[in-house]
Amino acid sequence: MIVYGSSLSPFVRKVLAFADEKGIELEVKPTGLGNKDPEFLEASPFGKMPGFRDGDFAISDSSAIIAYLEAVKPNPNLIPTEARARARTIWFDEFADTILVDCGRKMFFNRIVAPRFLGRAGDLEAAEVAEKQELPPILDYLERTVPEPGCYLVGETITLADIAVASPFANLAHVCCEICPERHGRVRGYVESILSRPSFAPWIERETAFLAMQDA
Ligand SMILES: N[C@@H](CCC(=O)N[C@@H](CS)C(=O)NCC(=O)O)C(=O)O
Repeated sequence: MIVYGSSLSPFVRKVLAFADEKGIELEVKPTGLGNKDPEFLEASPFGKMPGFRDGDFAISDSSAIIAYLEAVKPNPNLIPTEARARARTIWFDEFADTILVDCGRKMFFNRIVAPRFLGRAGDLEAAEVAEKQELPPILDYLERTVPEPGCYLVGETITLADIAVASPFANLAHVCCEICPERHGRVRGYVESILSRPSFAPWIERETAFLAMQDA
């Protein structure tokens, strides 16, 4: 199975961590923004990463890819089947992909992607507004919601909910957006506990090294 994209994308990282937690091996075909490779565009018609291929089946969108992986390998179960647990898991995936990523993207895109990968200045004011005004209420919600480190958002074991919510925090770390230990200490501990898992940590280490190499 092939994933097209870069783990610097929170959506790609979510798919990679999900597959790892499931014990599914994925080949990553590095694919940057604006890539016109027909093989990638067949999987992702609008050129968004991640794209995905399993033999003659190709699809895009992290949640669609994850639904496929869950269906082809149901164990370990990472999308609960009980009605309420399932609905809550999908809520957290959706919350992460929209509310959390929309805010984090303003920081990551304007501070890293635009200047480093697109060769143009980012909108640093928009990044600042996102960090100082838009992010705190989102973190307030999570502070009321996330469990103690070592516990999980839905049920007794890790699910898609934890993977989806934690993934964009790696992007916040890449732009040195600190989670305040006084106001959001619970979020900080929870996110650290998920991102330090073997399904996430090696990807984040590689991303950090890659970004540091570019700085040099
Ligand atoms: N809903 C999609 C979002 C994918 C997405 O927006 N990916 C970004 C990178 S983080 C992208 O490829 N952007 C390029 C573009 O919009 O042209 C998913 O969950 O996979």
